[in-house]
Amino acid sequence: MDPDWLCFHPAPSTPRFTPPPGAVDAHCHVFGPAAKFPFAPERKYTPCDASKEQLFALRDHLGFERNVIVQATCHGNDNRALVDALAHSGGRARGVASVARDVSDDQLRMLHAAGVRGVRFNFLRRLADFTPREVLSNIAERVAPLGWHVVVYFEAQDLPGLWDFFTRLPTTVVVDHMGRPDVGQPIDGPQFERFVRLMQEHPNVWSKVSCPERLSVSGPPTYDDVVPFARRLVERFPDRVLWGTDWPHPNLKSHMPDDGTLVDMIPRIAPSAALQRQLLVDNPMRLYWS
Ligand code: 0GY
Repeated sequence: MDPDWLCFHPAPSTPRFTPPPGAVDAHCHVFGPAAKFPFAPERKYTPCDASKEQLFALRDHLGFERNVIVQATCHGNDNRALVDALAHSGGRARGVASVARDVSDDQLRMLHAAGVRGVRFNFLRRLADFTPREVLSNIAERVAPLGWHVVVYFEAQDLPGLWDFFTRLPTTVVVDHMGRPDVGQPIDGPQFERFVRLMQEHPNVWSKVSCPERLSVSGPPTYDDVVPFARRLVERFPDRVLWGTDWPHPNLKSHMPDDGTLVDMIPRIAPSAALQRQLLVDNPMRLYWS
């Protein structure tokens, strides 16, 4: 089965920026290998294999120490590839899973023991079929006692309709990729201001300042137009931001980023050593390893 998107960069550059000791890549994936961990029949795209060994080699190459591996839609609710990667990480990876409404308490306990600390809800129709809100609320209530959080992936124009749902969740809520703003709009415009207000008014909402390669209109290698958006969140909410590569960049069809270049953006969005430490070490350690 051939992938229907570009394969990840074969030889990312060595970043000039050195991450602080203990840095965490807090958004990345493993895919397959399909021969062992088949992709979900209901998936909306077919990835190329991206193994745990390749992920851990990238981690070392980029100067990171830990990973947070996020279940992507192409594996559906089958978390076996994720759990396998966690089991082989030597304690240096945590996970965010996808689960169905009928997940048992035993399955949740097994995922917790494996290193899972969150569930992901995906609101992008191009990626996942609609799940009723009451089903998602029920899942959130089930995982809250485990100390897990909920990761949400949505696009900025959908935030008004999701606001009440997000703010009533009984857990920390981690937003993927800054809620996917349209970076062609002004940073002080109503769309991004709404997202900043969500974080301002709800201290349980965190954001990943990730994925310039998906959000940028100006494009590689510097993705300049995304920098002010990410920097605004880092400076305003320094204790509630996370950073990740998004390797292997599933479902990208225009270009494939050089992961070394993505790492070199970090000092532009977190300009001081103190902010870099919070973004890359303190925040992910508090959320995933405490
Ligand atoms: C990402 C982004 C994407 C894909 C998924 O679960 C997924 O399939 O999240 C996307 O296509 O924007 O964060 O991996």
